[in-house]
Amino acid sequence: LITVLIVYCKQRGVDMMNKNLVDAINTQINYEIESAHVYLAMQSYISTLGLDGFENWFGIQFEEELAHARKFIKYMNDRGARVEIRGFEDPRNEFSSILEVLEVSLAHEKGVTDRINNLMTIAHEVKDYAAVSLLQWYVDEQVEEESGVQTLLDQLKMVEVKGNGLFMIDKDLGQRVFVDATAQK
Ligand code: OFO
Repeated sequence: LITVLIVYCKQRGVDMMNKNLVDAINTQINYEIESAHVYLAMQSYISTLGLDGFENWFGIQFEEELAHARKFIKYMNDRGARVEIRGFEDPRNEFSSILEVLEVSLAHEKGVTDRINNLMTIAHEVKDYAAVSLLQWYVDEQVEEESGVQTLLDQLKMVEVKGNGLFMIDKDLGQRVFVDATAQK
């Protein structure tokens, strides 16, 4: 009986969430996991450059992306919506420099911002205000994601990607520790 009840409640949850929105969030869950792979591939490339601080920083980006995916998954579970895990293409593994890695990262984050904004549009269209509230967290997070990468890019250009300046930036990035921002409301 309990199993039947759980199945019933889960089915009701699916009904409660608009199907297009469920599909779109499932797609985004996949992109978040894909983003984790993108950053892991970048971290692996950076490990060949001897820039330990950047390597650390990109490893934390990897952790953050997984946390972003988990936050969506938890939300879907809480709403009784069915999560579907999908596949994706290989991430890019080769770059010409740390500068290029940062440029690709920034373009990547801008693309993610567009996707989050599209999700927000769907949530408004179907009047799912719980989803709007969740998505606002991602909207704010994307501002930080883009700004963090942009700042690094600016700093790298400022020191012309070399010498003591590069050494100091790398040293600073070595201090970064993973803080699970998704744990905060
Ligand atoms: Fe999940 O924010 Fe980066 O990609």
